Amino acid sequence: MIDINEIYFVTSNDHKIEEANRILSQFGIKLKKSNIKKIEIQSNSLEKIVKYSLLYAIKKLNNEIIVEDSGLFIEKLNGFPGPFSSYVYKKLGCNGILKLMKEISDRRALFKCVVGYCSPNIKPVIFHGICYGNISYEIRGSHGFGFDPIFIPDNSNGLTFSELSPEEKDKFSHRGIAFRKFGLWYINNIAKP
Ligand code: ITT
Repeated sequence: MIDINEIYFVTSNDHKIEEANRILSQFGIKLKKSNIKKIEIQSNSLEKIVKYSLLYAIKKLNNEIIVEDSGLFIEKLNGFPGPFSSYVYKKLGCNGILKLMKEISDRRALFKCVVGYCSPNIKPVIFHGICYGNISYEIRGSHGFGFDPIFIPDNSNGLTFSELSPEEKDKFSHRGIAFRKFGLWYINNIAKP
């Protein structure tokens, strides 16, 4: 029987948990939602946000924990919405971004994901994932969450994340890249034999 390693994930976003668990199942890791509040500082650096959240959470939860921060960075908007992606999604949504981009033909953008892990014995360890692509001209597809309907990852034959199946998204996505790095590190360094 394979041992399942369970780790707390400090997040309010159930989509992140679903995606991370799909990606980590191949490593025998399961993330369970922690109900402690995630504290986020204001910073341009996702890494700084994750480190601070981890250090705050580990004081409250004397256990292994994961924190993840992610965002959409649009080149011609100087990286906007970046670290403010969650807020901007709630206020403007995908349509708001498409409006901001109306006159802009250079649609290059990227999604970034920073995953942080720590435990009472292990200082924060950080893993990165970046997915390059373009902002679409219209909302397309029904899968996923957040800005998925307007992000076309490179090598997807022009389909948005929302038009790909969840498993196809995982292959390209910033979260797929970062959590696979974490999973590999975890089974080599921490996992129960
Ligand atoms: P927690 O902070 O509680 O984990 P959150 O949703 O507020 O949840 P972030 O602060 O990391 O998370 O904000 C990231 C936002 O970026 C998220 O709310 C989405 O709007 C967007 N986003 C991140 N990854 C995405 C993805 O794979 N597909 C679509 N949008 C994504």
